[in-house]
Amino acid sequence: MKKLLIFALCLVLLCPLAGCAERGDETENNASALDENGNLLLHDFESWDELNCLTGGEYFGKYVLNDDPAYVRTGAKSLALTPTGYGLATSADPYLVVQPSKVNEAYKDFSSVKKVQFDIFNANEENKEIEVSFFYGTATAALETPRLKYTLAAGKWTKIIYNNDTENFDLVYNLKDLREIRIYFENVAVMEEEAKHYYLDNFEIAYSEEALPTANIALEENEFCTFEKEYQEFITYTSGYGPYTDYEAVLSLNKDPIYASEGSRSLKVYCPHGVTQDNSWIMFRFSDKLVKAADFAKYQEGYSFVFDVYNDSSVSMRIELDFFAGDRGTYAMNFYAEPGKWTEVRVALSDINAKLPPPKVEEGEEQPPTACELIEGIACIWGEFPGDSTADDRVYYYDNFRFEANA
Ligand SMILES: [Ca+2]
Ligand SMILES: [Ca+2]
Repeated sequence: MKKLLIFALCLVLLCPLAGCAERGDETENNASALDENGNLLLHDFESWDELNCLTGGEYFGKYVLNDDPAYVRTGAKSLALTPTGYGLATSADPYLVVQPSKVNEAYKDFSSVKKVQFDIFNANEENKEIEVSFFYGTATAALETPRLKYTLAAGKWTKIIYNNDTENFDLVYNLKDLREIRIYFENVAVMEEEAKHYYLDNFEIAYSEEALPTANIALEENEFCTFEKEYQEFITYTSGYGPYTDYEAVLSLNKDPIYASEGSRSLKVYCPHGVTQDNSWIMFRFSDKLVKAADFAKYQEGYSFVFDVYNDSSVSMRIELDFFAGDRGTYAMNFYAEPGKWTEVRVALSDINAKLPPPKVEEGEEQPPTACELIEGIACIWGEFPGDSTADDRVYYYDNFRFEANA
């Protein structure tokens, strides 16, 4: 397996390289090959060309090559970082973006990647925190994996390791479509353009010899999602229609039993306020792999799809429950949850089949599938709502998505 992988990567490296790595000669060979541990040295930060593969976000600040050996981990140079952000105490944390696909298109396939690791030197006088995440393509938009926090001791090198949690990431993200690796730095309130705050070196992608685990969905009888199982933390994702990205829902696993209708965990859906009513539409969806595994075909006769929702805000808004049934169309049902209490939402699966009937066929022809047999996605969606401050934001908890036999 490892030999195959190395062979595949070598083939790729023989081909003309894309983007910023297209520099033809010198440093190429030793800069990109798997070592005996299966690690690919993506960036050693030895040449200026490598810097073309990097970008920044939230006005990152500056990054330049350093050749002071005191701040080099491997080779002769490293990357010196001055993440200033916008220079305001309140501005967002600046981040550095590393894009393996800019070095080589083949490197966007993370399905056999175990982890990403790099060395970083904290040149500040105090300990600092950074956060790391991936951006993967999904069925809808590119989405971020959980941001992990790392503490960097002052005046020291720290090895940062971000594990590629393939088993859980595979529920929602496309493992073959890694878009970015982000490193977030603390926002600096005062601009000091010339100060070098951090040094980055030895940026590696570690490949696995064996096939890595993929989504492993285990459902009890009548269960769709209770949020009690570990993998269910990764089972939902956000999406929307129109210019929604600034008001995107923030999903998290709630572990406070007060906000769980079953067990001790539920899904917390934080809905930030927007500007104009219904100017965009915001939704959360379930993993399409879960929808498939739940097997609606099995339940469609005499069962309902049921869940509980708690509205922890002061107003009630219209929320639409959507079942996406492929070419057959979408079955949509509105629900409202009164503030400060649990509301049960219930859909008879026979209603979905009745509302989205199969096309007529001639006698003797094969009967087309029912709408339930075509369900490939489930979402809760609401319209953008205006507000002035975070006090206008809304919070909902969802729990115990299940199938129930009709009475
Ligand atoms: Ca180096
Ligand atoms: Ca629960």
